[in-house]
Amino acid sequence: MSAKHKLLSVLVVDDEPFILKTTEFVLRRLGYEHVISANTAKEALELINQTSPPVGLVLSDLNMPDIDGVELLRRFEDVGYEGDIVLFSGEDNQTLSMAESLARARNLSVLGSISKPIDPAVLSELLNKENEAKNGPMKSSPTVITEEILKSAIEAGEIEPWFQPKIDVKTKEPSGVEALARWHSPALGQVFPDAFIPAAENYHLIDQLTFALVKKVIKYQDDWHKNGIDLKVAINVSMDSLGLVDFPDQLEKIINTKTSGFDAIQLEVTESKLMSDLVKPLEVLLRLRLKRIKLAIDDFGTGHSNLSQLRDLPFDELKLDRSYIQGHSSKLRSDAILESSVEIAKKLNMTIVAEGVETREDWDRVEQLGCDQVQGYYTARPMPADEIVTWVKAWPELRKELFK
Ligand code: G
Ligand code: G
Ligand code: MN
Repeated sequence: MSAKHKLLSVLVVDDEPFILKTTEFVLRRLGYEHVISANTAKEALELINQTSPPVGLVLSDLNMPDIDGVELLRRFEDVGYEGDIVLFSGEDNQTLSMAESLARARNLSVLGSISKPIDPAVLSELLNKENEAKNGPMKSSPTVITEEILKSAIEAGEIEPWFQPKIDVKTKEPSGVEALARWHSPALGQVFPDAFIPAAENYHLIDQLTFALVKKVIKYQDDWHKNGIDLKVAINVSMDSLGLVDFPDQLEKIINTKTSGFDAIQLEVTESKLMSDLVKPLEVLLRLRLKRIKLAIDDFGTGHSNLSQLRDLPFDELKLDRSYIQGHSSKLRSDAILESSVEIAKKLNMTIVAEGVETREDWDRVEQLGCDQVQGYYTARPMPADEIVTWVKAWPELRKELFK
């Protein structure tokens, strides 16, 4: 049973009343209290943003008279639906898996598909299994983050940057750290960025959050500097912030309060949604570039980070997504993609960072591929600011152990 889904509403969409009734019945038996249903796609889209508690799971037929499944998935994205989706299969497997891929490309979270009428055991297994795979046992946060809670958390400074070192492959020295937001909420407990970053984007609080984090980063950098440690910090910036024309100026204002200067900060950009209009982000990225701030393209090879962005946007660094590093199941394909990504990045004079290096074997592989820097659990996990000093001092010893 998925705790997250249980607290939220489940929406069942099908044009056949009989299917609606039996599915509702099955869901209630599985312990879902808030089950609502819609006869048409139009009705579903109306309900999706008006239901309380919010809809966290949609079970939908792919083929309905008013809107076909492809169109429906597009509309889910348009209305900003961020919960999970399970598709009903009346269709052949090929069609279903294409629909699943399409939905994932739209950044919709499809848990899978099941055939009608729903078998309670199959549904229950699907919801449990996928929830674990996606979030891990630790990461599932069955919390509903409201705008008020998030806003006051940002204002109260509850969200802290943690730091994960990046290591230069040739010198094996730390080349910088990435700031990763961590929120320990007195009300909600530990909340992970996978949950609160999309919420901050939704509530238009992401810029406020980013600037609050940058302020903390600058302060920590100052503390490290007093201990003789100078580390460049990479800050994650959501593509949403790049729609803000004066983002570069606001950033500059914060950074200039300290001596460290722009040189000490770099930005990592991930595109979490399809951007329809690239003009504004491009303008903002170019202005950052003119201020000599280094830019990295994050999670390369996933979501919407792709080749055309390398062509159109001025990046200095490419971060290979960890799914390619850890792609044990399909190493051959991963290797092919890694190799050509490295080759392209080199031609474009970009620094290449391999993310998610967990073992010596991973390290050797990315070294051989020609990656410049490595970030991963093998060398260091994300840690709070005050542990960085200890880690840096311990690194020479640790390094001997790791590379003997
Ligand atoms: O440690 P990890 O679970 O930290 O981070 C999960 C995801 O959240 C990563 O993809 C990372 O890019 C994103 N993330 C972490 N911190 C921030 C942040 O400060 N801003 C933005 N926009 N994304 C962040
Ligand atoms: O912003 P980005 O998606 O690059 O954030 C990096 C994410 O990867 C964070 O969630 C961080 O905690 C996670 N991470 C960093 N190193 C490793 C690793 O070696 N293994 C795994 N599984 N995750 C990692
Ligand atoms: Mn990142």
